[in-house]
Amino acid sequence: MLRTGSQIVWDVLGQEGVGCVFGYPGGAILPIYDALLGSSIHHVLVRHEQGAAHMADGYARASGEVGVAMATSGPGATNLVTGIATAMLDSSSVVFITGQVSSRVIGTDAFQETDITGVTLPITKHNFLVTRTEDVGPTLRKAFHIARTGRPGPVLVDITKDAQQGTHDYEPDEAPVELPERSPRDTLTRDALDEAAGLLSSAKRPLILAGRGVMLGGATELLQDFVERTRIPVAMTLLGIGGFPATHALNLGMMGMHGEAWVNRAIQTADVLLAIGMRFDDRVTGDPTKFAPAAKKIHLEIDRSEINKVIRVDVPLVGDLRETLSQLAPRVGTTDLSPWHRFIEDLKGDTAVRDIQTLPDSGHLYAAHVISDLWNLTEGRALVVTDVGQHQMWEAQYYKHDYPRKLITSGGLGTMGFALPAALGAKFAKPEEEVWVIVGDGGFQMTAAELSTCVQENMKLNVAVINNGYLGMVRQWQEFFYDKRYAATPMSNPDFVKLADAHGLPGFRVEKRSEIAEAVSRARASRETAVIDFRVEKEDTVYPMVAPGKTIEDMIRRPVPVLE
Ligand SMILES: Cc1ncc(C[n+]2csc(CCOP(=O)(O)OP(=O)(O)O)c2C)c(N)n1
Repeated sequence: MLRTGSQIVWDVLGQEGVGCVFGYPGGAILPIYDALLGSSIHHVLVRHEQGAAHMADGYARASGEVGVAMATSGPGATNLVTGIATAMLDSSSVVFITGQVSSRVIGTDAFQETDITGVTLPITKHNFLVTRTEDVGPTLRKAFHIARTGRPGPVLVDITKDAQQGTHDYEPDEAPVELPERSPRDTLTRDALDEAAGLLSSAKRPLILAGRGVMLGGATELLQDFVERTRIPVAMTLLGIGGFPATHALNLGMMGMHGEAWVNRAIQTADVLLAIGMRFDDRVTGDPTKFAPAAKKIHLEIDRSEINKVIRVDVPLVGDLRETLSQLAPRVGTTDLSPWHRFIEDLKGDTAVRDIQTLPDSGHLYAAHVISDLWNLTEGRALVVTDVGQHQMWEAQYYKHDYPRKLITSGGLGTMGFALPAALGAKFAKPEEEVWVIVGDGGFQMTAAELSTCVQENMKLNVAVINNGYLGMVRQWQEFFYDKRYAATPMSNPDFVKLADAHGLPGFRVEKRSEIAEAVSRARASRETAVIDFRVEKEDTVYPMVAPGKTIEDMIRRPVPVLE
């Protein structure tokens, strides 16, 4: 069948099961947009290409499918860059399609020409420049294959305008994509499995470190079975949250820079660590030379290049997590770990009295209260998408996620402006879910224009702006490490209720804890996206905190309140 390159793009998207595409048109991608009219795929017109990238990413994270974003050449493509890097660092499967100037003018600084494959080389799992119509179909199919197999990641396909306009005798190819084997030699040998199992079976103080790979690898149930049988406690990375039920007795909670003190102390005391689908990010390890010195380390990972990248491990087990865990689990014997459990319980010490929840009510509204109440009011079932900053850490600490894929957050890149568009993408993937955006006043303003996309698409989100009038997390660093010199962190904001109103959306303001429940219930009852402006305490701090590069011993904790 004679098809243009542009028609082939939509054919392949349909064949790959894509239901919606997030994008923004322009000259170099006009043929693809023109062919959209002949396709049944839904296109969401965003307000900024960064929004398209985060929406596709949110869609991918919520659904486990591949998200798709498209943009024109030059500024359209470069506006995707932050979203591509965000997807790369968090292993999110997104295919980006960009229009490129015609192949005959490539390299001449033609109007809106940018070498986007060059620009995105280090922040994509793979990228392609397509200059011939006959390559459009096979290349796009490869892109989907690469994005979703192995360790997921973003793939960019840049298609010249002439390749879009040209015609080709195209028949959809149903055969599975064949690519040269990319993963090197497997380490999943019987010896390695036995060695790991031996370490775990004889450990007195074993601990599991669970990351997002547990969810990406579809290993959540396997992990739960394994933990319930062996009674080994689990600590979570930020992106691992939801991979193991938060309210489970053996879930210790989040580790790392803002993890609870006892979790980090338990890691430092452990004799065997079983790291599953996590990559020893520096926010997790602090000073890597001092990380868990007493522990033998076992690392279950799909990506070989993560092995020994930050922390030297004793037993690497590289491969598909389901496969690895199901082979390892039956080899591990159970021992009585109750002394270890009691030890961890003792580590909690005075933590409870330091918790903001137990402090006397000062009449001020605290973000931790807002998030904890939201958890109660939504019965822990909402799909929450956070932005980046203090509110992100409070969310991780106070919203207890018992289910996988219910917390979406930019962990690796820490991208402000992520939450609102990513939530919109997640809502497209899971229309039946109650979606909450938890966002700071700074990050909200980076992509608030996407409220208008919510209206155009008639999509219902609930937006909780944690408004402290500061770029809070940076202010916190200035408080601790720069002697309270608040350079460029106080922020004057527009009236967020009026901003909602300008979009024809309901907006509410909350200044006291007693007002939270009503505003939340009114937002939930509204059929449209609703915005709540939570005016929280301005100079509140996320505790505990391990300063960058420091060790757990140097952890900063909330001062114990002095009671008269
Ligand atoms: C795009 C981007 N620019 C800058 C930063 C650095 N940064 C990290 S947290 C933060 C402050 C966030 O402030 P706000 O959105 O108000 O949230 P809060 O910390 O107050 O909850 C900044 C500026 C970032 N992470 N992303």
